[in-house]
Amino acid sequence: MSSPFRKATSMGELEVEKHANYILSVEKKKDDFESVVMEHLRINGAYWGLTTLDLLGKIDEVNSEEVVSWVMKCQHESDIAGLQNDDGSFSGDMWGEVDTRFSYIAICSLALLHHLNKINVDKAVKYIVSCKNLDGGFGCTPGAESHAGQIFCCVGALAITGSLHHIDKNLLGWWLCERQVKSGGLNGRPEKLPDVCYSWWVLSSLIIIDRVHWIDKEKLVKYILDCQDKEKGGISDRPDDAVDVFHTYFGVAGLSLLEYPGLKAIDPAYALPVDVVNRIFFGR
Ligand code: 3PZ
Ligand code: ZN
Repeated sequence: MSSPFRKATSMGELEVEKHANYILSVEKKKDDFESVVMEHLRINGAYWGLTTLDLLGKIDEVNSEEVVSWVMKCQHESDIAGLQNDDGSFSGDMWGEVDTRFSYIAICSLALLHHLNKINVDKAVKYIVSCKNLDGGFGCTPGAESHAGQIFCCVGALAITGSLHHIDKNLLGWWLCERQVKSGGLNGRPEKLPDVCYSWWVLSSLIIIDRVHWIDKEKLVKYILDCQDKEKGGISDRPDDAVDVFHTYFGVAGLSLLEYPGLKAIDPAYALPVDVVNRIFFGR
């Protein structure tokens, strides 16, 4: 049996134990103020926290029966396919806000469920392509400014549907690699500060279009490691800021894309560990 974990070739600086304990501690204190404010984010938080633990090799620390029964309580009557609009776009919910983020979530989720046939994929792809800009990037609606988070959603959805021929890889690769700043970190738009979460949005897109060699990977690894709270665990957006589950996940996921030793590999389009994706699609 081959292990899904990469063999450690050098002594890592990633505080694996501390980050796992940080995630587990956030999961336990559900009733304090911060958790109440973040209530609507609980399902996102569960995904960020659980995926982080899995990448770190610590998923056995959670009780999966408890998690599954809680997730099941979040399911609504409606389903995803009913949120597709006539122009191929997707609304986030019944109130109707339209955004390419929702196109990605719909396409990714239905692919994982083996139910892509329940939507009009051609129209969904056409809508995403209509959000492409002259700089090679993508926005949230047609004509909206390019943004790295939106680019991930559009590139990821095009990858899942086998539609990457709609992308000018050199033009988009250029825009994406320009996101790396002096410190080694990545920003989401020109003139903005670097932020650990863009390690994910930018890097995953660069990998999908096969242009990741256009950035300095070693400097980015160092930037992410510099954003760790080495005492209490967790990763922040920038060095010395407060940590949160979101940036801890995207930091660890970014390091996984950068092939940091000791971490499970993550799939850049599905944003799930590669072994999980293989289990879903190939049953192994
Ligand atoms: C953060 N959300 O709108 S949010 C999010 N941001 O719900 C969660 N990088 O103030 C956490 N910025 C922290 N734990 C931040 C999720 C945002 C992204 C804000 C952020 C991240 C820089 C300013 C939008 C998937 C889902 C949601 C988003 C992006 C991707 C905030 C501010 C906003 C939000 C939550 C908390 C701390 C955590
Ligand atoms: Zn961020």
